Amino acid sequence: MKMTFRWFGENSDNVKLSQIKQIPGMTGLMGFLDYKAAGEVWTEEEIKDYIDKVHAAGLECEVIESVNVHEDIKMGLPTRDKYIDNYITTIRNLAKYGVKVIIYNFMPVFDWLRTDLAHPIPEDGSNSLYYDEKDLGDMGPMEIVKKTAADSNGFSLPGWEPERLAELEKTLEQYKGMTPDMLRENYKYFLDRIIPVCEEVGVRMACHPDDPAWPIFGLPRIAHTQEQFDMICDLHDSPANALCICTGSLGSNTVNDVPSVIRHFGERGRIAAMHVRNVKFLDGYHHFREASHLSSEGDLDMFAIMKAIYDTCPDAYVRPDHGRMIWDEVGRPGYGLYDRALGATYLNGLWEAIDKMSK
Ligand SMILES: [Mn+2]
Repeated sequence: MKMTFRWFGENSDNVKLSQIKQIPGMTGLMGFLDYKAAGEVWTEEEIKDYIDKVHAAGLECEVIESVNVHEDIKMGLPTRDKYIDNYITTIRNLAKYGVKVIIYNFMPVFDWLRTDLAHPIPEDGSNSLYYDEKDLGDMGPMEIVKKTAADSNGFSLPGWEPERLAELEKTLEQYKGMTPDMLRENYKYFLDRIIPVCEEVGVRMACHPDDPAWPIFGLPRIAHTQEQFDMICDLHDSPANALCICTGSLGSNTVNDVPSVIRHFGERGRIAAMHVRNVKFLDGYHHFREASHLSSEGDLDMFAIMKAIYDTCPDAYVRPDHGRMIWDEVGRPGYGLYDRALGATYLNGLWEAIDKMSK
């Protein structure tokens, strides 16, 4: 297990590499070039510049997140081949600089969704990301986009880049009538082209689950249950067609037994990376907030999760996922330094205990 941290680059993150380096046991990053639009090639120069800085800080950069898949690929439009060619160039460029895992998703339009990015937690005065289906009921897609942008403390949020959402209404219209099977067919076309390249250059693609783990706005979503992930693995059978199990995303839906899902795919060699965080279910339907990582502060069993990783995919890259905003920090919602650092330390502690108890 390598403990890693998400970092958005020196111009887009309030957290500094030198601070990440000081978190005990931190080996490297899950990196991200947040200024790249979906479909654009990540050039060698841009990648080198980012990764050189990471290395200079004494950290590794073997995982990259959010190489976003262009909507034309998901929609299966004739223009998709050009964007797949670009994606392949990006894979090759990242491999040249030592990247081994690329985390991405195949969700139409919305990467993730919350109804409040800074919901107060009355018990301790902190705040966290929050979702209440009731609140969403009154909001259309355009409203939620505007609200999310307004609540993001001036940062552009991953998956909510303005250029991706500029043509929102047109894009939503184009998805009308697309069934999950049609989306999977387009997904297979994409995988059939990129996975052989990944095998050649030693990169594993890691698909991130839908967040939250159910369909929204009538869009097809095909990555939020064990069954659906089995179908994704079968679309192109290769260890390079792998998963990033995000415990908070999958765990937002009580139908998912997260430790058992990890064991299922870990045993099959299909987990390349893990996002580990906790959720707290609140009263009512599809109503939750993000919690600190500690098991007792949420509804997921972090010990069982780390034990499942230890037993079935001990080489996976792990990172603490979203944290609460604590200690008066101002930063990207979900991506402050303090609570994620506490999360990493806690997860490393669980790992040490599991390791020593196992010997
Ligand atoms: Mn995640």
